[in-house]
Amino acid sequence: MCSRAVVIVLALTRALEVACLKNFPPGFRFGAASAAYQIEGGWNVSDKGESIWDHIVHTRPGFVADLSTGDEACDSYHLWEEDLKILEELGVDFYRFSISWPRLLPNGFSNHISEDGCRYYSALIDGLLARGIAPVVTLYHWDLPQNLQNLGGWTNPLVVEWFADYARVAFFLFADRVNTWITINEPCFVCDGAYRDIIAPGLKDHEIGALLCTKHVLLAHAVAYRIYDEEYKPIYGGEVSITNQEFWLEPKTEADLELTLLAREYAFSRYTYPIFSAEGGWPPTLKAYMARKSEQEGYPRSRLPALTPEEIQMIKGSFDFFALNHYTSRTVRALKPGEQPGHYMFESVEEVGAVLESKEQWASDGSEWLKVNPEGLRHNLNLTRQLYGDVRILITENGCSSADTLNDTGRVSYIRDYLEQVLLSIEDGIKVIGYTAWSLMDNFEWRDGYQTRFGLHAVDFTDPRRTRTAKASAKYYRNVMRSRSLHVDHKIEL
Ligand code: GBH
Repeated sequence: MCSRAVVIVLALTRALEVACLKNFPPGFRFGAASAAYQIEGGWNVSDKGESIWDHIVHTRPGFVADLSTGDEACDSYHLWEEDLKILEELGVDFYRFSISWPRLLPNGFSNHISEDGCRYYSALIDGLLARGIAPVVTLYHWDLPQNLQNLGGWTNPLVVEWFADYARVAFFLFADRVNTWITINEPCFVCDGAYRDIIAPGLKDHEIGALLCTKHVLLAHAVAYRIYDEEYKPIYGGEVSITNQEFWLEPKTEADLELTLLAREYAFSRYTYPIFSAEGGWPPTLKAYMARKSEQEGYPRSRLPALTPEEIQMIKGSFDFFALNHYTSRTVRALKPGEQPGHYMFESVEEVGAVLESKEQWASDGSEWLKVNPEGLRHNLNLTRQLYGDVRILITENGCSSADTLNDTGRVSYIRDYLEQVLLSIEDGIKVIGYTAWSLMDNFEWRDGYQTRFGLHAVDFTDPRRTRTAKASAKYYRNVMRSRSLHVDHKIEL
């Protein structure tokens, strides 16, 4: 009798725990994200300069699967007020969008600031603030001015200055109204993606180019961070970080543990350790591995470029919070002798001799690469704390693509299941401060064009007005934000 009562009490406590667990803590922020090239269109309006994406879609036919371009995209350049409308209806706390560098600085340099570019972003920011939505601004989401690319782009050490000049202009114009800044979106794509011919400028040089790029991206970020920290933070008190994209990587078998640690260092910590670790500099195991490998290959020095003590200091600690984009998971095993490594970043980490695979039980919906494994997010968040301590973490992107329909139940469960892992991570004691759904609306999904749709809202790309329509996931996400909890009915009448 007595023991039954205990069991009941325990069960009730457990139920209460679960109920509590479903509420987001006070102060937790929800948002939605987009990126300039993926939504704006207006690629050559006014004095806007050409970006590396403008260039590649016009000069390399077939680079984009459906032969489309971002020339018009969602036409947010003209229809930004429509974006404000859907953001307001959605009920987000913040909107993460990016500034197109060549729209603000047509030739990439700060000697000429586009009045039109300035007016465009200023109006967007004011419109957000008028609706009580905080702007979260990314300075670089993959659209480098083409003339800077002609000078070597991210492999030219001078890009550090060019980016710093650009950041300075953006801070000068908008820091009075923008309190959260992301310098660079996913440096792993900016460097490895770009030099593995996955995104613009579509070059093949992952052994040298990508590694030079890594160093310069880190320095560019750090210099921009220091400018804000010294000149703007004392006045406005805002925050700056860099957004890193991380797959959760786990060993395929116990024997693959060491390789997994090295693969993580190569793929992800190469961009985070120099900034977020207490020691700074390159991740130690990777640094030793690259030095050894480069020597074996006959190079006089490591292909992973050296960082001077001053550079290490400059980069170390250049953050106010940790920004994470997370979508999916992979298992890691060793490349077999004679086995051809896959071309895509999510198939292999060939530099360290690793193959990335997924588990059968991880389903995918609209994108082959995006295997659904919600627990991966919790593991990833815990790993971040393990590596970098008790840092506050803002999830700056999470979401999935799904079939072209308004009843996107796959996306509803994806968001629900990943948000549940956010709550569990908060229970673990991780300081997750916010969540951003990728994406506000269907848009130009890079190599996939318009065939792959990540939006909470559908966009009719055949209609010149690019009508935006809420999908079931938008309605679901709105309910989550209203109730600040996951206690919501998932079956929504359309
Ligand atoms: C994010 O990157 C990006 O920040 C965002 O812009 C993008 O829309 C979102 O993912 C969804 O993909 O088709 O050959 O270009 C996450 C990493 C980058 C992985 C693009 C898939 C596709 C390879 N994604 N990549 S390709």
